[in-house]
Amino acid sequence: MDTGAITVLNPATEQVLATVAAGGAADVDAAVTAARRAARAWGATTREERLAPLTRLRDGLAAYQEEIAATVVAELGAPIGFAAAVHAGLPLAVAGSYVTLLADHPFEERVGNSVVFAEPAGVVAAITPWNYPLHQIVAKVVPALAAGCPVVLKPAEDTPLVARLFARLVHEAGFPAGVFNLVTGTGPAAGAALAAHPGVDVVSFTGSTTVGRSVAETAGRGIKRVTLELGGKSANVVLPGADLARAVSVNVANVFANSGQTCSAWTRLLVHRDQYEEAVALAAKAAGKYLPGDPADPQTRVGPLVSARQREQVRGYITGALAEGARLVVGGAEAPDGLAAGYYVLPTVLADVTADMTVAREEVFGPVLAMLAYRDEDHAAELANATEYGLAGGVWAADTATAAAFARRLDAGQIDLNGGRFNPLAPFGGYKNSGLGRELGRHGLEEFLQYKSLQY
Ligand code: TXE
Repeated sequence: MDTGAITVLNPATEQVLATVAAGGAADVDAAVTAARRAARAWGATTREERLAPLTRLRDGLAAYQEEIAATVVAELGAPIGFAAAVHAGLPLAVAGSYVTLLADHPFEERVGNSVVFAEPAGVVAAITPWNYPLHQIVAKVVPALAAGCPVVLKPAEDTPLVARLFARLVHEAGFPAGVFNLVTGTGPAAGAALAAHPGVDVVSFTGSTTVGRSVAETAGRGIKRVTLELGGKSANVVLPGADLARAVSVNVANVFANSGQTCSAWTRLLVHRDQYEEAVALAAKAAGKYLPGDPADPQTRVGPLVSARQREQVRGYITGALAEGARLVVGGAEAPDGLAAGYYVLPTVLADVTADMTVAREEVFGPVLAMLAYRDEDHAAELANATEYGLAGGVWAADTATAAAFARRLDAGQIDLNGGRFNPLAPFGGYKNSGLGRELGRHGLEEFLQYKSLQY
């Protein structure tokens, strides 16, 4: 039934890793039909009946940490240390958070003279990207299953192997047949067919803004609920009085992590003009420690990009920024020395970036930091908000109260204060063109629930 095969490459070696089925409309239809058949029985389960396989899935993720990390190193090119801590560790934390949340969530509430029931929203289509391939799957599939929704997952064509590993863990956890279905395939064939399928009630999409817009249009025609997690162009604002050295080094680490392929990365560093040159020197020093290399080597901090296409895109942004007048601090568009193969880009810092430059407005999705200078706090807020995106950000100040007050002025979904710490229970999602709806925690669970009220 499938329409051929997808070749999966190792982005560090450009060698073929595997081939997987390229599912088409018929495969999507079979998967949605299986999910619909399972919907009523799965939707009628008690929380205890869902908690048992969900807990086993969490335990499976714990047991397979090493295999998950190795798979993501191979198909994404993430450095092994980061793959173990984040690509394997974060999905485990998120799955664990839903085991706890499901045990406590009020699926039935008294509101005045009504009783309000939270019921599953129906069959869920999960369409996921390659940059955090397992995290993005878990952030959709686990709350959907917890809510009582069956799922059809269409993972990114660049990283289908960790999706297949996840499917095995779901199977081993003992969910009933039809509750979870995987269709590997391309976006235009399998993804588009899934988003348009009349048997789907909720479409949860993470990816580019362009595809997200078309998925939302299709969902709108079918009156399907849609959640979108799209691009970002997040600003990290360092206010006078903050620990500048720490703010800059944390920003450099943040933007180079995962080779810059992070939607919430702080790709713009905003520093007061009186401290700007000091910040540029600090960034140059910090960035010099990041050299691209073999992701399987535990010393490596920056791996390749996922594909030749992404590498060309990122190099194009660097060349374009220099042509528009940005100053090259470290890195550049040329190929790194000493790496015979692989989709590598030099970790790059650009100074003298202004708000009108393309590199300050568009998502680069590579290890590229753009540094901007601001005059005063109003100007900093104006610059931070001067993009179509609004996903994340950072604020650094002499104290967290000052940072929090400034953060309230930013049009963004999650903002770290003086470095902050990622919280898997807090809602994750964007303002403006960064998306619709939220993932993670209670808010992420509610995306897969609908409400019925009985009046007394
Ligand atoms: O994303 P796509 P791509 C941004 C980032 C990156 C750019 C392109 O800037 O450089 O997008 O990446 C499926 N109907 N982000 O091309 O195409 C596709 O198969 C239905 C930000 O990889 O949006 C995959 O499963 N589905 C981002 C998923 O959509 C379709 C993460 C995402 O692919 C489809 C990734 C269609 N017509 C990229 N076409 C983030 N928010 O983190 C494709 N797909």
